[in-house]
Amino acid sequence: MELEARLDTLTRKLYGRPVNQVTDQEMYHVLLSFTKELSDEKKEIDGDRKVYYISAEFLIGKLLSNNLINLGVYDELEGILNKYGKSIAVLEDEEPEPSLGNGGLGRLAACFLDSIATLGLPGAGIGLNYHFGLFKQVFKDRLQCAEKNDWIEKDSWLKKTDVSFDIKFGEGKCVRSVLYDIDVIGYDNDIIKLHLFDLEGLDEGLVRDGINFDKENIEKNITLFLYPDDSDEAGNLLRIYQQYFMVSNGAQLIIKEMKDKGFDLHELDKHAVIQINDTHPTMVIPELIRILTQEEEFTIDDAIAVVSRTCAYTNHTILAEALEKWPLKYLEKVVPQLVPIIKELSNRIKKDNKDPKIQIIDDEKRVHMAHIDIHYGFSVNGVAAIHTDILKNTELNSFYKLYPGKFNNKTNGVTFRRWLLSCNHELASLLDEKIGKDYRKDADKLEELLKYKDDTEVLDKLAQIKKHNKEKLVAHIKKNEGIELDVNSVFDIQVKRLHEYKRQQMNALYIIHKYFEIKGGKKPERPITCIFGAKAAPAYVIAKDIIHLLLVLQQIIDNDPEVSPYLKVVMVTNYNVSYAEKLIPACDISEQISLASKEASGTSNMKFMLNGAVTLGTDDGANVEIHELVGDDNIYIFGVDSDTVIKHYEKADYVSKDYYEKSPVIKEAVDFIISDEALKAGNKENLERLYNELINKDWFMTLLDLEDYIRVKDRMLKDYEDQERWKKMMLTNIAKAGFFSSDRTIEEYNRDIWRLK
Ligand code: 26Q
Repeated sequence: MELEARLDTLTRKLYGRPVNQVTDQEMYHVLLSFTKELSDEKKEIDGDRKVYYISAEFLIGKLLSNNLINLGVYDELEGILNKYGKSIAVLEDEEPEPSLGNGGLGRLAACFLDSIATLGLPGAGIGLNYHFGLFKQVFKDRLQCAEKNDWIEKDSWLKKTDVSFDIKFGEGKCVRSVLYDIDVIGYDNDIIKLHLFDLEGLDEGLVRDGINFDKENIEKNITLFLYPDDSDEAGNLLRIYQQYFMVSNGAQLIIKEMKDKGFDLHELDKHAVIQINDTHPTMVIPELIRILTQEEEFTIDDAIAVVSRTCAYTNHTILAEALEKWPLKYLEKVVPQLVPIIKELSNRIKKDNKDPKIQIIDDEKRVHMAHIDIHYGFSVNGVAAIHTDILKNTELNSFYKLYPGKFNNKTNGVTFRRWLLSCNHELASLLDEKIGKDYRKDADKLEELLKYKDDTEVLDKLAQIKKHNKEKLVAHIKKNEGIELDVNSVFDIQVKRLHEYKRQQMNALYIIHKYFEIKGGKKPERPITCIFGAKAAPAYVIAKDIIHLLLVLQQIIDNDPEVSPYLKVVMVTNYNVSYAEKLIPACDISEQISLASKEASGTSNMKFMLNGAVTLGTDDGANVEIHELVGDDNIYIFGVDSDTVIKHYEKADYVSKDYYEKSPVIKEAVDFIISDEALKAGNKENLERLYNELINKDWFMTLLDLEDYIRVKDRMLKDYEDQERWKKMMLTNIAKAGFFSSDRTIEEYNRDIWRLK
């Protein structure tokens, strides 16, 4: 049946009315059912060897548009709906956004599933079905508050399966799981499954005000919330319960699939490869060893050997505080059955090598999760070239010397289906028209755009598309935040989790500096709009203070008629995947300003570039590779390099106060944080704490790079006025973005690690 007739039949079946007589909400549900029907007609990608991507986070975002694009029916359906005065983009507003991830790591996992399916590789995601996901952010009195994100509706993309396992914990606790699947549809290909395990008997009623809930009631709370990217003491145990719930379910599922397919578990590594996304799923290693020895009659040597040939580990951070080290006591309480295995794994290493840096259990009886992965996995990868080099030469150097062959780099990528085709239809159509559609599956083909680098028609069209996207964003921000923006201003955007190392506070100090310049009569040639989006982990005090400062600046500048025509600050509420899809295509200046060496890769930098923004950044993470690809003339790099930063840490010789005292520009900006004006708009406690942090500690060296940041950003703003040159930079950035397709990344994982086919 043709599409229109099918849609009509389904609408009448569900609502007893034709398409032109249903509400947007009803129509959304029709499309949801319709899309699920179409995906049911696809087969699951199958093969003799399969990758299991196990991750505590899958930040999938809304799925309607993406699925329709990948099914190849978006344009036709849009045409049909338009006839009835409807459009997919508007209907998608009805879709609740799942928030099953914190940020980069979770979004990467979602991009990877899209690419695995698109490349036709046998694979699956394994994770958890958090009912309230990551918190929803609201601002009250210029402070972040957290509310639950109640995203699961009666009808959703989740499909309940009849798979269910018993999961045993210490102290006689035992729970049962229920498995829900989400189909991940490949672009012009079949599907793979995202398996999300849920707790049978979960009690949503445990949640009180905001995101508070009874943390002790394990039998009823495991899949309530996703943990924010740091945690308080009380949450640590629950985090371990969650992790074990995920990996034990995952391990049981994998073993069941192997048996169902008739494979010999002694050849597990021939048929399965388990990619461990950071250390959150690390317990899958001892759990598999436990199952094989206790339930499948393996010797411990055989079990360790086969599991070690099956598991591969990806590292996403070098921040010491983010590397998981669980006190053995916690594990004894939550997963006593794993403790003898972890001790055995630890002893085997210690027997041959006494180097304290590589031990699994350290002298303080803490279990270093990453060390389990490195010793007992066959591959260790970083997520950008510079990050992998730092792992090899510094952070994990002792391991690199032991196992040089295990280490490899896999520079991150993003799926172009969501981050170009879906979020920037106009740009995608221009590309289709100028270079053909091949780039959709073969991203390197984007380079063909370079032949238009002197073509004024194409360059003007790029500028026009950017302007349209800015107009759409302006309308969205007006509706959501009640704030009016000027489309003719330059849009400078920093969106990412709030963390001191990402240095949103440096961007804030730049804004203060501009504010003073404007007050002093030095006006920018064109108004500047500084847009931020960021959630802070609720327990991360300074991060919340930085949000407060940004909201205070937003208000002060808004209320100052001398400054507001030239400068605008907006902190958008509840930055998430959907917001990113609107912000990124509208951006002129992409802020990627982490302290060199600290951002493992970054992935928004790639999305911005692909959508024609120019990067203002440090030589950090994947910025380094963007820099190499586009050359000095198409990127703005500032700040000290990673070697210098690493030396500062080694020598402990960075003193922020010295920078504050010797530079009047820095002093003026920092002092403003506790000026009468700021204190009138904000809270003394938050602002003073932030001020003191900056002058007395500044662990991420904001003041070290501030002056260079100001200099380079001002040069960039000046260059923006040379629009002919700017448009060429836009074009070059788009043309060179092909390398950052997650299809390329997944092809590399497959070539070097998974070897699926
Ligand atoms: C750890 C312990 C307890 C509770 C939470 C956590 C936790 C949760 C999430 C630790 C880390 C995360 C997330 C890390 C993350 O998103 N890392 C980012 O990964 C991206 C994909 O590789 C990179 O591009 C970013 O550079 C990196 O910061």
